[in-house]
Amino acid sequence: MLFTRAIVRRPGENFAEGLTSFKGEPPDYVKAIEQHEAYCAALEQCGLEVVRLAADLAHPDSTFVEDVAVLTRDTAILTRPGAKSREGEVDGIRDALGEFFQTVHEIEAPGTLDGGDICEAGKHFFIGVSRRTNEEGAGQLAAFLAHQGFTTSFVDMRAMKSILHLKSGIAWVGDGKLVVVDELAGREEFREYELIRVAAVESYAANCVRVNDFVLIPAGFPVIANDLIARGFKVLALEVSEFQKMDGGLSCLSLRF
Ligand code: CIR
Repeated sequence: MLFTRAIVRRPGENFAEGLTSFKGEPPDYVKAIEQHEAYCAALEQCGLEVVRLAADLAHPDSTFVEDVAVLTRDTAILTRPGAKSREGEVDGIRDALGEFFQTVHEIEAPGTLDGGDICEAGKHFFIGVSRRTNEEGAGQLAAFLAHQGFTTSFVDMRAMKSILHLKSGIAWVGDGKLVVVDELAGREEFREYELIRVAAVESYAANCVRVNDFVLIPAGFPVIANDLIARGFKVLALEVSEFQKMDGGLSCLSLRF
């Protein structure tokens, strides 16, 4: 769909206190802010008005706004994040979404769901059942989406240790095409799509995002970048190293609608 706006949240100074599986040096805050600014500028280049929310120091992971809501053309569905420390982030986004969406639904306990597990592919949504999104949460979302005329399918990824969210390993780039990591490429759920495979050494770049005429991809992954360019996509490569250190990527830094 054509996007006109994005909501982002500035990383807080305690951003490095968020959840992560990364064992190396913690992220550099100044660099993270620079990268976040460049990300916002790229969204503007794609034609979006960027709504910037202030940092939320009570929730170090709150810059990953994509996890707290699932948006369709006229409805916002607030999630119930699977990590305890992130539950309160939902209250912080409710008012911002209320300004743009008349209909706001909510995932209820015992359901849990992270927006990073939801991959919109036109009229269809893939819903990852993961360490963060349980079957109950997935079912609630599927019911909301069915009501709006969307189809859904569940992708059980609980056995996969290599990625946190479904969209860490897959991205829909339009026209029936999915960018996908090797580990997911053989899955029955994606059979009808044209798969653009990302080699294991570049797997982080599977978290790319189509925004209007462009595909945003993380910088430093030339094989997939060139593959996308060869297929006719306009690619914008962005440095997101500091967010990668917190298990986050390009898609999770904004809610696009
Ligand atoms: C977390 O573990 O929840 C955050 N540190 C990273 C969330 C990244 N979100 C995403 O991939 N959708």
